[in-house]
Amino acid sequence: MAITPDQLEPLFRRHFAERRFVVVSNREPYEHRWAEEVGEMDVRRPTGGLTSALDPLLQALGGMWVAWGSGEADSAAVDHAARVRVPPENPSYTLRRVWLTHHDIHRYYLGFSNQFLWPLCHLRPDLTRIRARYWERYRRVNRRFAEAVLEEVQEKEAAIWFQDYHLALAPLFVRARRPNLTLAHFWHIPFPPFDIFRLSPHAGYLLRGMLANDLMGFHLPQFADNFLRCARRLAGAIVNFETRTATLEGHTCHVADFPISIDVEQFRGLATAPVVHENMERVRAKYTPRGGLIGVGVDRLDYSKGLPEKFKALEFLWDRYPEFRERFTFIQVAVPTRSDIEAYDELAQKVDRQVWEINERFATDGWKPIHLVKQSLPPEQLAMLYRLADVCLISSLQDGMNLVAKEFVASQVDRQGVLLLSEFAGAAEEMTQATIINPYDPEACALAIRDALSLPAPVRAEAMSRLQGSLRTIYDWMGDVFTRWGEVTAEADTERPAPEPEEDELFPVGAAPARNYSAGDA
Ligand code: ADQ
Repeated sequence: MAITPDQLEPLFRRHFAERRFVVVSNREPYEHRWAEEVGEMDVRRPTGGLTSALDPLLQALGGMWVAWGSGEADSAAVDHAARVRVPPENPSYTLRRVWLTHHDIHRYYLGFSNQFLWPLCHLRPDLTRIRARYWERYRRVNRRFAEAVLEEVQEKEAAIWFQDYHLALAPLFVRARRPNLTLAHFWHIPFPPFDIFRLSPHAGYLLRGMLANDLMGFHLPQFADNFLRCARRLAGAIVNFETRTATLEGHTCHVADFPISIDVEQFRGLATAPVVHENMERVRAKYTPRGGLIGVGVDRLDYSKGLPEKFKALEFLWDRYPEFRERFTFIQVAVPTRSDIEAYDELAQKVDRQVWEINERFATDGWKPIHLVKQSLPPEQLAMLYRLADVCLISSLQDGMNLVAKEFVASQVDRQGVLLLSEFAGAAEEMTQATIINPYDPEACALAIRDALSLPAPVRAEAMSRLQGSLRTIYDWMGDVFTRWGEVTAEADTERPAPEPEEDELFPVGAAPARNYSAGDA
């Protein structure tokens, strides 16, 4: 049964009673900036789907959010304890900011998180960079996040929800001081197989950090299984693959899969707003002056998204099937990200070059095959593009879920577009009515695009209706997480031991947890 946003507060209360709800993430929900007028501040609003979904719940519960204070005016907006009440117009929960120095950002965020964990989890060990200073800073910053949580929670009861790969160690720091708190963690990216994760010299420590949670959530069952195998073989946990639990030093971590989604109503609403028709006409006139079909891609400029592979497929399309020249135009929205990292900078250059070459090769007077829009667009414009598109092309080489696939489907109110979805995006597991593609095979992808563009309208409508019928929302996802977390917490409350290891014993220098390569897979 579908869950509505206003059902989440009672659901949370049912499972966690008076426990305080604390969300911990790298990114913050509100960022303060200096305004034009001297001394005045602006607040940047939440944009990500998860942030916008959690914000009203925290408002209703009067919870707490602990995150990096990344805004230029953030430090001027907080009290002596780095706290600010948000949202500004109706202060109802506390945002506790954690300060990161230049070195922290470089080593914890751009270093360990994004040049080690991100490529490793996306099966790109060739792009990992292992540096002692990255790891040292990752530990230190994780500890700082944990200390902020502990300062806020004090002796009270709380349910603490960590987000993502930036914070793998923080749960252990928290657990060490407050063994009876209930902790959950959601890992938004893939969790790699044992043969990849074992490449990490810090695997045992990372797993120990994650195993300190009561509940570890992943998008897909195979990520959860990979994690359990690694916990067994690289951290020495006792693993039960049937109950999906891993026990280490007397603490049991439950592991589960929760495929994330989006605010479906929000995208549907944006796609049907009165201005949309006018805007669609304007985009059509600008990009396809002679009329014709439109393809859309929306990605962060990240090597996991397979942009070069996508453009190769498009090149094959216009090369092999010349009837699509001038008739089919592709708009790729690609927002630059992490550009301080070499691999991202190289990718950006490669993509620019490739688009330039394709356009040189096929453009005609008044028509350009690919339009590369390298900026972040507001959700209204994304929804308009999704509605307008005849095809949406998602070519991820590895992707935890991929929310763009779901945003496209939610916005397709006319049901005439076709979703071409990489089999390596987590979303492909659920969205079986999409046209599934293998981005490593550009000729087959070109053929799939051609076929999609040639499908009769009723066939397209039928596939899109089915996709829409099976689309769950981010509120369903949160409901599933809270329900499972509540069960796990109730179980743990009855049997929680309270061993309190000395803090300095948590990460002894030089002594890694024993690896158990002979334990086998199952
Ligand atoms: P991402 O890797 O960022 O997320 P994705 O799930 O596609 O990937 O989410 C991207 C979000 O950014 C979407 O909401 C999209 O609309 C937005 N976006 C992308 N380009 C944009 C642009 N140019 N302008 C404005 N918005 C843009 C990580 C994991 C995913 C997982 C999510 C959620 O890598 O696999 O689905 O977290 O768990």
